[in-house]
Amino acid sequence: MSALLTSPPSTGAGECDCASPRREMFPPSRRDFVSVTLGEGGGYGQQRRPSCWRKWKQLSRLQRSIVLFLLVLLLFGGLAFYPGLSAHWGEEHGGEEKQPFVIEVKSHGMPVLPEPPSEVGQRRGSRKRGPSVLQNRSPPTGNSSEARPRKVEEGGGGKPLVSWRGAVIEAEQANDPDAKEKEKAVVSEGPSAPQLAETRLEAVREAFRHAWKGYKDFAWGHDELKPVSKSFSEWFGLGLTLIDALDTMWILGLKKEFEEARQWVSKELSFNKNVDVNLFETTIRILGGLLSTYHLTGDSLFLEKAKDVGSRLMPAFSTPSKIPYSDVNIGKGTAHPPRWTSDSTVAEVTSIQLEFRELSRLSGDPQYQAAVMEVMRQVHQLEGKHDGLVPMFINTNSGQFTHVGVYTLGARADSYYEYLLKQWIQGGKKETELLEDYLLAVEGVRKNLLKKSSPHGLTFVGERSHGHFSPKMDHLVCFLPGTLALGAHHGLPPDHMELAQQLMETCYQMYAQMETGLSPEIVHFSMQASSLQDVEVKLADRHNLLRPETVESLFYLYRFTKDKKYQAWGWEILQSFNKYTRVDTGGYTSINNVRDPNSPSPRDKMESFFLGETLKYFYLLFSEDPNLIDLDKYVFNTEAHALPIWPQTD
Ligand code: DMJ
Repeated sequence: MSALLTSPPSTGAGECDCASPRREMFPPSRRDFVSVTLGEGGGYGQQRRPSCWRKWKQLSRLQRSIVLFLLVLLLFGGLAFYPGLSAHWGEEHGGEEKQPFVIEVKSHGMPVLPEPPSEVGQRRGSRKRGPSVLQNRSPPTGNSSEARPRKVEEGGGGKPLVSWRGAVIEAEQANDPDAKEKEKAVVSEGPSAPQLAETRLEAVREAFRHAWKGYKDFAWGHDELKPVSKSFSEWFGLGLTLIDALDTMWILGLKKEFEEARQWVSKELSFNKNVDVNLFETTIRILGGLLSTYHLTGDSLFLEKAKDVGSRLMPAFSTPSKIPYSDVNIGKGTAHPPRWTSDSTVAEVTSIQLEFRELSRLSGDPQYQAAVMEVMRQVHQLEGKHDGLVPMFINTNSGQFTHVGVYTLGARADSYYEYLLKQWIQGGKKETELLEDYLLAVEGVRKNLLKKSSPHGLTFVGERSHGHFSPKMDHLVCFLPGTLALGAHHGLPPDHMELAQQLMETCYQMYAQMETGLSPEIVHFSMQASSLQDVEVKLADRHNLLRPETVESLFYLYRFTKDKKYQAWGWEILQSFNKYTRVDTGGYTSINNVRDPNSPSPRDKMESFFLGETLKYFYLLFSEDPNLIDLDKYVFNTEAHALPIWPQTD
């Protein structure tokens, strides 16, 4: 047997192979390759080759050109219509360059592939997870400029778009009307929807266990964990984190952890203590947490504890105006305002109603409901509101608003608006004054506080002080998209949902535009046509306290729209928390600087609402089960504790 193997030269186009087992590209005189003859068959080939060549030679110039043209056409047609080949080409020659597009897909709302918790933070630039001060390891090696926001350029004209996080996409991709479908197709090639959901749910459980480990090891039975110094801080001395986290553990299915905590509540928790507590904080975190856990578990231990603490808070309402004081001594039964003023905060006195109303319903004692509804009755008829917007302070002697003329949806006013809607829902949508005040306030927000930023037209809620508008927005305001969506779900105008979606995008951008992917406490939006960035952050506002509001709103928006981008945004945020706030030895810490990924500067405090709210809303956001806290049966208090919507008797 002999064979002729050719090692073809770089040219040879137009040579006819004519199915010959022998491949010769050139006439013998030009051969410069090794040949091996393949047995007898070689003779056959030798006979065919000259005949082919002769035929080709006999063709006219025009005929040859036509044949060549057709061959070239066939070759390119074949390449274009053979998807496997195109894909292979893309992988081999464009794989690296495609990466920025993938990043941009994430920041524009398409789901990202899940990372198991242990891998979180390892993917981007192979950096270690989070800054060294949280890790007790070698300092991060990543280049900080990597995450620095860059100038945003408008698409069109074939120019690349540069996203706020610095990712680059081609203009034609941004303008492609089918881009969404294509992205969905890419995503659908990833893990199945149930796998994706389970990966994310497990990541939240893992985050909770990690936070709980820190609390258990260094702060058990105390109010808050200080994860970096491995110690604790006391606020009221009532095991605040443990109580705030009870129903989260139940919802996440963490039975062992829940049982440990229940034992502590049963054996150690006592409200018979000579301590001053804040009425609002104790109501939303402790009373709310105990009532919610009672409803979820049916365990009467929690109801008895709720009754105990509720009754001990009642002295706060013994004021000349019946507008409650901010502080109560739950051991002595005395109450007082802060030392420097006789004012209370409007949000505080109007965001304790869900809990006290429920306590009356469960205990059969009307005094709780009567006390908090008296506050609502007075606030409803007070002068000093502006298009339904309330000032931030109310006097406990006169019962009048003070500091009239300053209006915000942020600190000191926020949950007034939230509780108008939620009380109306809790009571079966009958208390029309609550609804009227809520609807009026939403229109007041639109008229007085709603603006668009420059250059990208993000819708935001600013503040007004004596007629002057300030483009300042607290992260706290990010409860509003969720509340608006909840109202729309319960039959309020559909344009509330449209506004919710616009504000949701803004709240997400408050995270996405920061170098750590975490929102600061306060942002200022730019309104100058010439500005290059929509969001500015002042030095004093760069901290992140692990707050829940954006994740809370993402949960509502996902529950009602089923738009996966909300889950994807939440997933990004969870990864950023894991990267920059997780402390190796257990727990998560608030940080001082969301703009410095190399030195976010831990504050050494894990707020109880991180377990009570933030992680709970993450879990509910990633869950596909609408019955896991059915929003037609439950309403969340402002600390994410689920209270039942009252059954209707008529
Ligand atoms: C929580 O205690 C509650 O959500 C409250 O309504 C606002 N502040 C914190 C979370 O940010």
